[in-house]
Amino acid sequence: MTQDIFLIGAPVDSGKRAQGCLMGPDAYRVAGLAEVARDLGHKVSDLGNLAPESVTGSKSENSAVHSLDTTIGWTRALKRVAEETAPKGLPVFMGGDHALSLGSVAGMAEHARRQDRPLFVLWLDAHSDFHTPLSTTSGNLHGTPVAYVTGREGFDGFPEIKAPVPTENVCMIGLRSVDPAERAALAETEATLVDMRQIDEDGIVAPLRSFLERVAQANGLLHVSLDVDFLDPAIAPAVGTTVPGGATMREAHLVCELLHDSGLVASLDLVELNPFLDDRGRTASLMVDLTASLLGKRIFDRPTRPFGTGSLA
Ligand code: B3U
Ligand code: MN
Ligand code: MN
Repeated sequence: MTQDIFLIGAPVDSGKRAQGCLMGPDAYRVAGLAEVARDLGHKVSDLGNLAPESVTGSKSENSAVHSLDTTIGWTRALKRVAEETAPKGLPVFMGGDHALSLGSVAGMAEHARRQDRPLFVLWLDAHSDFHTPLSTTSGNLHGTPVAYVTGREGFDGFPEIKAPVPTENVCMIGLRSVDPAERAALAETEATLVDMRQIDEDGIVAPLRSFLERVAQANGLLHVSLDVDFLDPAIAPAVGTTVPGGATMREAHLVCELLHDSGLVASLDLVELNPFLDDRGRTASLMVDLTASLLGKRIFDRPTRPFGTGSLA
């Protein structure tokens, strides 16, 4: 299946204090993201880099929160471009830090609402990013997008989300750094939480397959958000918040291959790449390789097990 792919540069760097993610979109270009997708037969348009809308005067009750105006400006711009692009093909948001997902997922939620289909979100990340601007202690808004898109309170000044993503439609895989306030809030939800222990005990395929099965059964649209720190820092060092004990290269490729086989992916974020911290471009190249697997690159053709048939066998 070939697709119309839209590469959207989102040099968001406002979601945390350490800078460098703004170089991410260009690193993906240099690492050959468009060429790799074209080689797989897809039609690729690079829409260039987006800029945040201009926002001034927003204030948070939490004095730790920083860069609120800029992050709201990015959210508005990204929500709009997601809404405009998703009806035409597969948007790939080249970050930028994870604050970009405040906008990309909000836009996809609106797109899904207009299509009258449910949105599902797969969060591949060491972190749960389930803080609100009121609960964060770091003040880093890249730790908040899942809370925002699921409709938690505390996002004054951000665009309204008319159809928030129900928490039972969220699956997080790779968790190994969850703050106490996030843990307490997640306990009140129906989100599927797959931590590293579960991956070690059961493997990464079982929880992913059952989630994809649910997406297919519901005729859902799937948004995938891939944070570099999902991966083990030994293979992906170019990220500000390295957390040891992450996914291996093979686990990550397998996830991406299954995502391709599912045919369910409607949009993709590539986030938290900080090229300033990279080792001869290896993290950027790995993220491009993983995207290739997600877009259909395979070693051999194989019969794919169908999703949405009710059978996990
Ligand atoms: N939960 C912490 C750490 C964190 C979240 N996302 C990243 N780091 N990348 C926080 O600051 O909210
Ligand atoms: Mn994240
Ligand atoms: Mn993370």
